[in-house]
Amino acid sequence: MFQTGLKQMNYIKFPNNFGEIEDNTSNYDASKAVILPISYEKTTTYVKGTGKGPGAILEASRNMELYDEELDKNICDVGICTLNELKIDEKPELMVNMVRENVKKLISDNKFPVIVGGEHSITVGCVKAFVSYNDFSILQLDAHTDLREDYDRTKFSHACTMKRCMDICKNIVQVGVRSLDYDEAVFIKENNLKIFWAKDIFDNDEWIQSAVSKLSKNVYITLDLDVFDPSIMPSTGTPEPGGLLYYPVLRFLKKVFEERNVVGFDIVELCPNENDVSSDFTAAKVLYKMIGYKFDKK
Ligand SMILES: [Mn+2]
Repeated sequence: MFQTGLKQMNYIKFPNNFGEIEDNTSNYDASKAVILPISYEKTTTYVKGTGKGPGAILEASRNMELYDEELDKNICDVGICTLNELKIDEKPELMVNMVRENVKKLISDNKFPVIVGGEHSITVGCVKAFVSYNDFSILQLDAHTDLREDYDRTKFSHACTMKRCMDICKNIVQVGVRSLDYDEAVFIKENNLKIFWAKDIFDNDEWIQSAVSKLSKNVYITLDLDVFDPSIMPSTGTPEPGGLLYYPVLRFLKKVFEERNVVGFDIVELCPNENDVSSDFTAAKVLYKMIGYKFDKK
């Protein structure tokens, strides 16, 4: 048996929460968006430390301006609650079920779930929480395809994340990929996957509309921070050269939120380095802007 850890009302209070947002717009009941930090790290293979990712993102966020110049508002006015960290010390198979139960609780409470990792393997649990949605697709921004059938003797490694997601939902769109193995490349060709290679999209916006059009009505976004170029996001477990930059990713995400019903998202794989707070800050800012895009209804 394992604890399900359903302690959603135990949120982190001002001034230690995301954005250092006052309690009247960061308590659970008042919040449309709810951040669930999951510091899970069990299957990482290269640089260790993504378990410290959620803490670093929260800390950076408390130094961030709450006014957003692009949307011309305090995004936090929609209400952003930060739950206590979900601590899971279990094998990935059990972790995935615990994540699913926690995210399902948020959905049933009519909250917009924002999950902060931790390693990418948590995404499988998040996606499982949305299985009842019709016309559902997954948008993955990532340097890697994560399509291995198994890795390090487990099917739930971070390197298998999207393969496990595909067991649940076949409709995935992958953006920013530039690192995979031969078998994954064969799988992509054989299954005609919708993939937007970093090499084709890093210097133009022409792909954006095409990528959006491949998404169905309801979309879950998983954002592996290594999709960004290491020049602006060096603190990840596997920094790959040739990544995307800040504004193009924001332009793309804004369009996705405008044209589709984004039902939730996760941001994973920050691997904090004490000599580089800019990565933490960038991750916090992207998260904040995504909440802003979600609730920026004209
Ligand atoms: Mn990745």
